[in-house]
Amino acid sequence: MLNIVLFGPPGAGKGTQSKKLVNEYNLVHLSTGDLLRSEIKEGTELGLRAKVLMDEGRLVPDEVVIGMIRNKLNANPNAEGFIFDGFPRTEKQAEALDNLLTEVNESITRMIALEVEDAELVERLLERGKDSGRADDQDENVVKNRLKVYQDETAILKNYYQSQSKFTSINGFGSIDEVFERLSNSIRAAKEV
Ligand code: B4P
Repeated sequence: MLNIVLFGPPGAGKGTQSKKLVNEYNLVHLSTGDLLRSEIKEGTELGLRAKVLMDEGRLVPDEVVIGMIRNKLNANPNAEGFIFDGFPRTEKQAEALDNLLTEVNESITRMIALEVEDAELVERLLERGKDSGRADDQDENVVKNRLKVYQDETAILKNYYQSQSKFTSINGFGSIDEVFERLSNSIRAAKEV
């Protein structure tokens, strides 16, 4: 199986590139952001609780997102692989993901990080906020808080995957196709290891 963690700060292009990778490699796309937004849309209790945190740019509790990923892994027993987009975001989530995959004799193939400067990230997210309807993309203070949360709580995961020799970082600046080409090269290399 090919199990890729697509990593990077908010707005780095994870969701955008995941959609392209899914087509190319026949993977199941698991985005915790998308799963949470669909809970919000359906007005579930989980969604209502998550919305308050997401609108402020804060992380949703680990147990909630781990539970969602567990359900999706169980629902796709015949998948050729997964692309994890926006998950894990904390060390606890990374450990839980390793445990869930170990239970089915699987593991993460590679974490690939998209590197983009903060000024470009803020610009991209505010641009998307003009028509995405996402409250967390519309307020510059919330966008900046999301970048801070990433630095404070998520960026450290590089070390987690580096210590397993599974970390690669690529330049996420450039056209969507240029970034995709870089990503595809990294995945090709990861498959050959
Ligand atoms: P996410 O949905 O994961 O959103 P995101 O980090 O903003 O990235 P996204 O994937 O959507 O954007 P992309 O970079 O593709 O998280 C939202 C919230 O959910 C979090 O703040 C948190 O509250 C909660 N949450 C989610 N997962 C969680 C977890 N595991 N634990 C706890 N809480 C969790 O694209 C951004 C924009 O850039 C797009 O408009 C795109 O068109 C544009 N773009 C992409 N590539 C570009 C390029 N190369 N050039 C120019 N523009 C580009």
